[in-house]
Amino acid sequence: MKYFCLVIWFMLAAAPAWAGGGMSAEKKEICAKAEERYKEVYPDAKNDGVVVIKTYKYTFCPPSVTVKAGTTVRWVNVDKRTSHSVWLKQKGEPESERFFPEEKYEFTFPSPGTFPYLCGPHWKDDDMRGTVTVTP
Ligand SMILES: [Cu+2]
Repeated sequence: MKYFCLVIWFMLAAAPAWAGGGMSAEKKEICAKAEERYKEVYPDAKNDGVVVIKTYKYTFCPPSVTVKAGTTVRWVNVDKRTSHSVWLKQKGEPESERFFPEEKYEFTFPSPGTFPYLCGPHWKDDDMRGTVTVTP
């Protein structure tokens, strides 16, 4: 019983990290795996000036990026089975097509601003969201 209470206490103590903008330990771990997967799947990936965000286990990795205006962001699916989308809903963009494992979606941000986006199939149940901040 004592142990059970401790577990509950710990969950409550950790809750603000999930609710807040900071990355939870769980998400950090997912993103570390996503990075490994990316290197496995794309061993020859070169730095071509495109900013890469991986989709893995209902998470955008990293969930927020800051880029310069004119930058292309590439979302790469490193999952094994799940497809995702990118929906810049607040920006008024239509939802992207679903991209499956080893597929990608790209979007170029021409002007500064803060652009939150969602994964169409997973934002409601899995809170799969991200933000691109574009600087001049
Ligand atoms: Cu998704």
